[in-house]
Amino acid sequence: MSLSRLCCECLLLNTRGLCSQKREKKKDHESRKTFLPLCHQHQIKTLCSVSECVQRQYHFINVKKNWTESQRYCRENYTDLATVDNMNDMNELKKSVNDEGVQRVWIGLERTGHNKWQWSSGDPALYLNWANGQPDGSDECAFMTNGQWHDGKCSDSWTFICSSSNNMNTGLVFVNQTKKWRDAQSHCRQNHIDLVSVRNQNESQQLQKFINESLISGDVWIGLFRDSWRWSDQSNSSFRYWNTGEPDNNGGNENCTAIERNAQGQWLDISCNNQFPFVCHEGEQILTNTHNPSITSRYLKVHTTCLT
Ligand SMILES: [Ca+2]
Ligand SMILES: [Ca+2]
Repeated sequence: MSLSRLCCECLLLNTRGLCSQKREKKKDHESRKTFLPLCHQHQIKTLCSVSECVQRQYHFINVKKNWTESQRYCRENYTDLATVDNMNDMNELKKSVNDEGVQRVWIGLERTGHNKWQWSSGDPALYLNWANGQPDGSDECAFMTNGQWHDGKCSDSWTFICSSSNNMNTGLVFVNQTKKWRDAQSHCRQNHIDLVSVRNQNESQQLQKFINESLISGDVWIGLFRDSWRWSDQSNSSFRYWNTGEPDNNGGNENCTAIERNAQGQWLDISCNNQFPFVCHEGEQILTNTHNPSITSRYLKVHTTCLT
């Protein structure tokens, strides 16, 4: 089964056939068409995971520019500086960098002034259910105790709850292994959908009911985290692939992100004034999957873009 076919089937599952839009983009002097895949109304046999459906194409531009000039070049010639949504994207991006002499390459992640809470799934955190006095520090990940949320150190290890298509009843799975927040996120994405999102009071109550019925005690990670990074194309991708010790904002002026060949493509924050080659992307990411409405809403945002 081809990748785009797989995407189509997943999309159909979520959007009931709303996905036959296409989108046209001009590229230089030629006119290029970027299509969302056309969907067919056949039976959905496969549930696929978020990481399986990537429609982005990466283009390595082996010319050194500062971050802002790189961004302008990508916006004029492709869609934007590269966004990375998962490890598949990251591998594709690394493959596109076909000059082994190149050590550092810009991608589209930039620092913003504010550090705001968001869901791993990409949803904005509109509903919050903090326990009294929380959040109470500079911690950047959230766990749940007795139905309410606390900010805590992302490097702490807790058990966690994933959104999942394996449980048709609740859409939730409890993972009874303790992991750091980012590792828990990776586990959920590889085996299920993502760390659980709680977008309203109803979902909060459902989650608490699930916890009670599953006899889960103690603290569990949920998908809430904060950081101060944003993608150039406004994508809400929560994927991060920082090298150990990064981002460290060394000198207070490291507001842009590059990948580092010597660190297997892991990322560092670094001053935007550096001149590096860069990677642009083209096309939309086709969002996929299952019973997690948050994924659908992400897709629909893309869809809205297509219609305008
Ligand atoms: Ca706290
Ligand atoms: Ca740094």
